[in-house]
Amino acid sequence: MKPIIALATPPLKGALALIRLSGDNVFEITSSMFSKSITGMNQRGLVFGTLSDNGRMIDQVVLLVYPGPATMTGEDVVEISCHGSMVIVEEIIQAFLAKGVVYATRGEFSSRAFYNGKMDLIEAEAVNDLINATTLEAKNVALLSLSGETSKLVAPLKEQISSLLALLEVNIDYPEYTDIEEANGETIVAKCKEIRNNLSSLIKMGEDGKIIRNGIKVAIVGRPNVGKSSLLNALLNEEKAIVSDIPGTTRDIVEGEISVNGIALHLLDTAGIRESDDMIEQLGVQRSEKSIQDADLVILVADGRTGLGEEEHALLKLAEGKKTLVVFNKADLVSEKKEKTIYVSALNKDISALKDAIFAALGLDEKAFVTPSFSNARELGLLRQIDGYLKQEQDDAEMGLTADLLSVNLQAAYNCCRELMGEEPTQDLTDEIFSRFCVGK
Ligand SMILES: Nc1nc2c(ncn2[C@@H]2O[C@H](COP(=O)(O)OP(=O)(O)OP(=O)(O)O)[C@@H](O)[C@H]2O)c(=O)[nH]1
Ligand SMILES: [Mg+2]
Repeated sequence: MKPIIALATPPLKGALALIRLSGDNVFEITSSMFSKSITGMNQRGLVFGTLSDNGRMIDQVVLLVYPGPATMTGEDVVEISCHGSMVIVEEIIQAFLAKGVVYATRGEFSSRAFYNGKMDLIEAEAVNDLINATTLEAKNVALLSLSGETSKLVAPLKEQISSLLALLEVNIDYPEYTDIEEANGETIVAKCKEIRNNLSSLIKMGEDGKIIRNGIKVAIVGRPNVGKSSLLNALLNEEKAIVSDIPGTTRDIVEGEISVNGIALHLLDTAGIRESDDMIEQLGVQRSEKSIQDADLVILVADGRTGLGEEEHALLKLAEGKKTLVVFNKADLVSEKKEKTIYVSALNKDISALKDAIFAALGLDEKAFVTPSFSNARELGLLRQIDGYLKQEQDDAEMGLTADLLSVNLQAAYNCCRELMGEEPTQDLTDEIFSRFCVGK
């Protein structure tokens, strides 16, 4: 494919920068600008020399030469390690563009790797996850996908679906055979249930994996003056939000990031919710209410001395359907504490009970930290689609639909499995199905 170029390191000043090239003729093109020839190199190697543009020296560089197809993209690849000035980077890139190389689009190196069969779609997506990981745990989960561990989960699922499909097909095509299992409604329902059981654990693992990878949004809400901003500051261990004893101090959303047991929490401190004539405060209250809708977890802060009042109940109603934690703050001023209740003192930074409760509220399976999973929206969406087809299959089988009609849902479910890996969804299934049965000669 046409040669592409891109800066692989951040576009900032540094000791070194790395520029990556991939595609047809990259060895020849690079040689035409380099003090040595790398044309025809058939082993990986490292070459030091000078890069010039029309006889004008650009920089002393190290070339990392990777002959295809045993490379990330499957094509010839050159990496130029130059001095980390953006002036040099720009000069090098412009010189290559003048020689017919084009600027790579986002993710183009990974997409070439995918199209050249170097990785499946799940692995390609994992490259992105790996780069975006902000916690060690997120990185580890992405690495499992990159090494193909997640992709391996597809084969057993595909196998289960295609063997059920095969059962239907033989019953359609060879009804006279008496030695094959009969595809009656009961058998199909039972098999669908079995597959859906496995699917539901894959989906749960995927959802947990998604939390580990992306973290969650946490909205801190409550009446004015209960100590929301103090709580944010205590969680962040930083005086980020303004705290005062005047109700209505916070008007806008104040944000911060922390990690609790390896889960990234994106915290939103909000304006205290109350009726107000002040226009700005009203807008703040609207934002608070919206933050509840956007949050994955809502922390409702109340004053430990007064307990829950009308306002708190109204907020709980607003947060209905969300994971919610009710936290009583100002525990240092509370003499009698109720059981099974989360008390904290934001002022004294005594908040460990809340951190434990947040982690528990996520309901993560410990295995999710070390197990490969389908954890991005595309993958989870496809798993849910497969489950939908199997549910339909179950219903259709219960209604007594005939085998030829029943095979439609399974075909669709099977195609989703192929889509998961980025395989052609339309490929003929027959070979795969009939290779399992010795029917006829
Ligand atoms: N004794 C005690 N005082 C606290 C505690 N947490 C906060 N406060 C005090 O309560 C007052 C209000 O705190 P903030 O954190 O500004 O409260 P808020 O909920 O953000 O208030 P608004 O932004 O107005 O909605 C301040 O005077 C804090 O010092 C606590 O745990 N114990
Ligand atoms: Mg505040």
